[in-house]
Amino acid sequence: MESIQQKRILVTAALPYANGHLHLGHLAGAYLPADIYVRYQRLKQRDIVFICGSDEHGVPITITAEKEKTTPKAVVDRYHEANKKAFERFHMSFDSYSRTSLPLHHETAKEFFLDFYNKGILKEKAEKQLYCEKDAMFLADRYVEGTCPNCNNPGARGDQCENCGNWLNQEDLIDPKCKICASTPVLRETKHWYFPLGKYQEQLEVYVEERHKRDGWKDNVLQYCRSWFKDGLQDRAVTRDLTWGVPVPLEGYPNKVLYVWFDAVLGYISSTKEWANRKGNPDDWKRYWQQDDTKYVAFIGKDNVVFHCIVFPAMLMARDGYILPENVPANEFLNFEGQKFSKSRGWGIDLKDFLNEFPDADALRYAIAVNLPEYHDSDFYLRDYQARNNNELASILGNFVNRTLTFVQKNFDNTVPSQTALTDQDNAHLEYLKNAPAEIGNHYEQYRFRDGLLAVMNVARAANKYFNDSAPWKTINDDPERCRTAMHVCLQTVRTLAVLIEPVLPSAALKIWNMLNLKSLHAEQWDRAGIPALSPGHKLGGSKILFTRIEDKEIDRVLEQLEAESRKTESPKNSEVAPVKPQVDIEDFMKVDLRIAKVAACEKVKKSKKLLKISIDLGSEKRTVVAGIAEQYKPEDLIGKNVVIVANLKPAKLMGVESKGMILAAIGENDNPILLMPEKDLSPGSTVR
Ligand code: B3M
Ligand code: ZN
Repeated sequence: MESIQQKRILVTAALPYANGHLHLGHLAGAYLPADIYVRYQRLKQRDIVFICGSDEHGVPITITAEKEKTTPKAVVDRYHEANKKAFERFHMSFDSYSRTSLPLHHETAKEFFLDFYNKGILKEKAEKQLYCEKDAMFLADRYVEGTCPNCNNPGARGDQCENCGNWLNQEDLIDPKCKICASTPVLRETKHWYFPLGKYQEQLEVYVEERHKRDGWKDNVLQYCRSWFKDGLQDRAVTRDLTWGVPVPLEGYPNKVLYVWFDAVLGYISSTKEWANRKGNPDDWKRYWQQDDTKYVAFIGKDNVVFHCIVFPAMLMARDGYILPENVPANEFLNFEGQKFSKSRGWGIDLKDFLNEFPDADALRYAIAVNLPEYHDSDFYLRDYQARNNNELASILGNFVNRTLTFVQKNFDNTVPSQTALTDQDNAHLEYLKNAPAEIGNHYEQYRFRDGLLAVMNVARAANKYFNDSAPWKTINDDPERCRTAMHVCLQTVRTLAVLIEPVLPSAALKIWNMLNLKSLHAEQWDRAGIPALSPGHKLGGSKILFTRIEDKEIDRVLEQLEAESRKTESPKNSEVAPVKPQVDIEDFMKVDLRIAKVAACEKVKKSKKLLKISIDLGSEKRTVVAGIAEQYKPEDLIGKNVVIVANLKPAKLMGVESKGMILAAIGENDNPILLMPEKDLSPGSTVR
């Protein structure tokens, strides 16, 4: 990786919707990695600005308002404040946490739209869209639900089917219904503006490949972009028939707003402007957005890749004069206690609730950071959180700091002892400290936060070993000189650790800093963290416990609450038994040809979360079927298994893959499919009646 000379860094973290509380999954996606990165860069003394804010437009917000019989404004006000506060308690160190409902943001978004409009970039197209006559409105995006034309999922939304992952055109929905009043909408003509994404495809491909080479983009991000390019980029509508959002800044279009994603990504720019205004230097945002020697890093979760790697860069290219992200480190998903976070199923834990139970934000930051879903989905378990806190933070890091400070307090009048002749062991340990910042920094520069944190904890482990090997409790009597020197080195190590843990454990770092009676941790230099800087004779502060142990019963109580909570929200759909359908003749039933098939090969369907492409052996022939079971079954678990299939179902295409037949599954709790498998091995092609 070659790097270009970059003077300053712009970091953005995805703007969370002000439509619900932040949960731990959000933190693992975009926020904690971004904060670690920024805190590290600040200690590197880099010129950096850290931008975020609430995404306050979009249909989910207006739907929440309708459900709660209140206004969208009331919804976003509530969640903006709640999320801002929760982030603060989690010690996120944003320079600006703005909101997209502010006039400054509206102006910014309108300016972009008008610039494109005036340059003739946008195309106006008339099209038929679903319109609810009862509610007198066009049913944009999630305002309409119906049956998916690809996979028959009855809950598909106007823009996407969550079951098969396909992007949909609302007019293709089977039996569409208005989400507000459940009546059947009609088609009515409307006009929208489209951004010609395809025009920028070539430029975007060069951009992605070049930045990947320069800054080492994650494989998941790169592959995702490439597959979009392969399918060819299409025009995308950037306006909607809605009233909540940034109004289209043209005469004669009273009920149109900009599409939420068009304005949301520009929220990064307006939030930077707000920061510059607050500092009294209104033009300062330009240095970060418009100068080539800025490195822009956009932290997101994987579900936002297309908007940050393709749509937003295309908009910035079209605008001209803006820099593009150097890297878009996207994380995968964090599961909670073995299941996906899900608001509708009541599964998961909100950040604010977690911190009410366990107020030490550092312990939570640590448990998430060691488990960040950097390359794969990962899991958060409360018992693991407890173990990390007790066995790592308290027993390793906290223990070393505590034993060092109490020993010095007791034996050296709470003052840094002087050092005399250094042994080989002292020298080896000091050398290790000296190299640690560069090693850890190297991981952080490459967005490998788990590896970086592991290296930090290895310093704490080495510190305990050094303490043990030095046995100061013995040498204090046998060899006081040796004891002084060893404790001198231990105190230097405590200081080194305070700097090294700061990006992940900012409050523990500050506590240590105070115990050492030092000034301004934030003026410290990362690169010098491993070089001894405490002078003999320096008076220390008081020693305090760094991490409190978490008892089993505290965890048990929270687990019980979670269970109870998820039982309460279990959808009635699942607990009620579906009514039996009208009778059919045996002839009708016999028309359905059910067979045993053996799974020969299996892989995930590209760009789909839910679909598996399964090659089956039917005895007389081999075929491919596609099934929406990727979240429940891994390809390797299915190979060699017998399944039941509908062998004479008309073929259908799912995400571009032809499926010849359907695999039978029972629908379990939370709509999870559970495959039906014969209880004994059978030869492929056997009939089922
Ligand atoms: N609000 C989606 C999300 O929270 C969206 C991100 C906007 S980033 C400009 O996942
Ligand atoms: Zn309606």
